Amino acid sequence: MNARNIVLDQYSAKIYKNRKEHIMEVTEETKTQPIAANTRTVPGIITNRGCCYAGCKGVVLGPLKDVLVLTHGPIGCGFYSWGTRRNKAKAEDGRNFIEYCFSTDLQEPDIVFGGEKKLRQAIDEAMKIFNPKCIMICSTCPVGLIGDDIHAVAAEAEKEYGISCMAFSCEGYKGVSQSGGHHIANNTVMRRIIGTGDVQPTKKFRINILGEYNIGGDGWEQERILKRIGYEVVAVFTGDGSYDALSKSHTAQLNLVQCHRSINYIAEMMKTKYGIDWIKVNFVGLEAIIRSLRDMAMYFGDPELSARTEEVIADEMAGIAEAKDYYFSKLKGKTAALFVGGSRAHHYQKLLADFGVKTVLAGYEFAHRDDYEGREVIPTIKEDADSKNIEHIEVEKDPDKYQAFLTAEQYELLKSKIQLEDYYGMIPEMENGSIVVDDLNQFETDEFIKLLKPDIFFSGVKDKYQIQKAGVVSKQLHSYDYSGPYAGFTGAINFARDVTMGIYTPAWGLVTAPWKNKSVLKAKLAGGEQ
Ligand code: CFM
Ligand code: HCA
Repeated sequence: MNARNIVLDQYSAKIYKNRKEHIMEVTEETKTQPIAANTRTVPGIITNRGCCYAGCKGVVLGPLKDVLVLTHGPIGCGFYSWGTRRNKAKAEDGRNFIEYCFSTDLQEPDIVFGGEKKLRQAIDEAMKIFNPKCIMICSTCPVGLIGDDIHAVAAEAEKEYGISCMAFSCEGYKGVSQSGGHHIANNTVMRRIIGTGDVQPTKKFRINILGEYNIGGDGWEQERILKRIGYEVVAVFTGDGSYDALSKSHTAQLNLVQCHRSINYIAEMMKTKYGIDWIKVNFVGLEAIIRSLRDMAMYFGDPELSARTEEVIADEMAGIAEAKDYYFSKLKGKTAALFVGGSRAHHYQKLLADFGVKTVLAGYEFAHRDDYEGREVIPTIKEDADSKNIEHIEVEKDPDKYQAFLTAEQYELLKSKIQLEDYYGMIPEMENGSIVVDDLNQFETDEFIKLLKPDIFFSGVKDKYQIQKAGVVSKQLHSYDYSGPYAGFTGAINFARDVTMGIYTPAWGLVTAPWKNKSVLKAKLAGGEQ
């Protein structure tokens, strides 16, 4: 029996029926079959997922350094999303709000009598102390339940203080994971910020990087490479990002999409409204970076730019050649499991492959089917009540600001050569025999470790210690365990160094998994239905 069936067979009939759609062994046949994704976690199962608020405030809006992001809710949500994601930012004009945790700190009486008064007070206090030009209010679960009208309070604040104030109804329970929160944030950033500023272009080739949050400095490393080649980076969404930069982003000629899951909405809307094409890039993994840089050069079709691209690639590769060979010799033949949010489980497979590491299991917390299978499945994805709960906005062509860089013929020609407005998904690129798991849970983590025995398990803080107790080194692919950057050429070496240190640490061989020396309680999972 294969590992997938061994794990599934331990479930009761009801859970089996649900989970079998989310777990796949990759074969020639299953590669083209659908996987269930973006649906509710079975109640009672210990999932690694986060919430809608985490996706909106924590992921997309939180990194904006000149915006005061105010969490309207009890203090826990604001506190837990304060700095834990390691999205770095440098102060401009002495301003860097991401160092702070702003919250209305709702208490029980506010839940009973309403929290709008406290929200107004918090905004007034924020204006007096920090005088920001933009405040974003993000609501957490109880706010939605008691019905505070955060949008009305935001509109009042705009009038009273002459600032821009936006409200995000991103209560944690909206949607089945962080993903709904990305969408909510994307909608308002598109409606209210993009296209409102203006800029004098300084360089011939102007790009935005979408879905790059500068975790551990990844975005800075990408910008360094792109600037070396001669690109002007107009805006990064949203790592080390700013309201100002985003407002001018419609003046770029091309959008690079690093994390497809969290931001494909903006990429599509900017195409419709401003005519800006997007390409899927990956700055994690050496071959992947080189492919992305060449795709970009091909998009602009400028011989000088292409030559400069090759020069920079050659120089960066020469700089890391010795270290690359060394770490390849240490890591070749090792195996890895990856379970992360909605894009890294794919990106990091490429980087691991650069060092000869084979992926035996990969999965996402909250990806949609297109992230697994490729964008061509989008028309076949069925909307359920949870996804309909998240607003889908339509935008129109802007008569003044619409500017397509390519002609229709050039576009068609390029589409057959590069991932132009396309994303192939993770599964088609995985090896036969590997396992894909959507919304992996605690039980399945233990079971797959026993069966697949990966040398390293990449995941997050919630399951890190569970994995290590099983005697397998766990590396956090969200926060990088306080290391990084891992993107770019030198980032690849940082990564290989950390992975080598982890795998070669003798401690893991000394750990005895609890199930090896203690009797394990036998029980049926969930309900007892057979
Ligand atoms: Fe995109 Fe991200 Fe990810 Fe994500 Fe996240 Fe993240 Fe992630 Mo944690 S935006 S989907 S919601 S690449 S915070 S920077 S690491 S789960 S794989
Ligand atoms: C989030 C943020 C998170 C959590 C990481 C983890 C991050 O989804 O709320 O579970 O270890 O990257 O910080 O994904």
